Amino acid sequence: MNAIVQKVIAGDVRTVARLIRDIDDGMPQVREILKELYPHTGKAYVIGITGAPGVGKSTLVDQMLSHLRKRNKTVGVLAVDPTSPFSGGAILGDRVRMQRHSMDEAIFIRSLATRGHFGGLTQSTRSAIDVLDAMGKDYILVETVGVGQDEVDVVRSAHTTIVMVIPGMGDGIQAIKAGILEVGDIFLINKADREGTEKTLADLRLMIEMDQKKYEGGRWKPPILRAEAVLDKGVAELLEEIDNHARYLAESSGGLHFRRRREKVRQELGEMIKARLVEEVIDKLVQTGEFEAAINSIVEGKTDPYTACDNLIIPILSL
Ligand SMILES: Nc1nc2c(ncn2[C@@H]2O[C@H](COP(=O)(O)OP(=O)(O)OP(=O)(O)O)[C@@H](O)[C@H]2O)c(=O)[nH]1
Ligand SMILES: [Mg+2]
Repeated sequence: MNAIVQKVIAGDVRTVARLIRDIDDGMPQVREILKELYPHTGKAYVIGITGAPGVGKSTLVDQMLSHLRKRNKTVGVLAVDPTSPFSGGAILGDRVRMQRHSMDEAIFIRSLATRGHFGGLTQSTRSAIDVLDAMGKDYILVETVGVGQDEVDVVRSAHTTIVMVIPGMGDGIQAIKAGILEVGDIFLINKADREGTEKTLADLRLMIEMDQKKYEGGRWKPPILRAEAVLDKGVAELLEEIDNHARYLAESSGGLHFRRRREKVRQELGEMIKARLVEEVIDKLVQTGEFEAAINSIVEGKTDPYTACDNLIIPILSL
């Protein structure tokens, strides 16, 4: 067995930290390590926490850590910050907010900035989740800013996804509606001390009711909870709902747990193939000079991009 793989499985913090950094940097050599780690994954319970900037995700994660530690669980945390690869501001904030847990060996906290590689944010987050899983963490908490499709895809691979909102978002709720509503297993209204909590609750409830058909036949209907993460209010209730959802996944008659896993694997494999193909094909074409030559031909009017594309990829694909 590869030495790095061995150390990850043994829970060596420095090795795991380095591996996650290499994943984030898109180093191609991590692929071989991830291959060997994969059979050691699938044991952790993955919780996605998503919501607009500043809704209190990191504060909540910090409180959840305390609760999970009381249950003697080990936890990995990934803070995914796609927006600011250079500033690192938010990431620093996250670290500070979770600092009281930073000396606890049962807890491992890392940020991912994903400094551009082809598989992108979603793939590197999945790989990092696999690493923490193989490392033996019982729970993995993934914090993402719920804005784009990437974030939605990231939390799709979680077992339970918590969508966090704050009162008075009004239009904000409409804005997140499209992709996020369907991935939310639990909705959490944080900063529930603020004005507008009732209105937000009613808005969310209406949105969920509109989708009534989806919950027929005993399907999970996302509960809406209130919390004040800074004061640890509502966090115990949240963990109870997570337990309920975990039980639902495990017991649901249609083998939902299995279906979800299959869906996850289908998506992962599809994306991985796509990313690899693009990466390898473009690399090859750039190296052989064919890419530049084709650009010249198009610019000089000797061919068109459609024909050039056919000519470039057909020989590769029929290998
Ligand atoms: N009043 C109030 N403030 C809160 C509550 N929860 C968190 N905050 C505050 O909201 C601010 C943002 O909290 P974070 O936990 O950093 O929010 P976040 O969602 O992780 O933010 P990003 O990572 O930047 O997207 C901090 O100043 C928190 O102290 C709450 O329940 N009530
Ligand atoms: Mg945060």
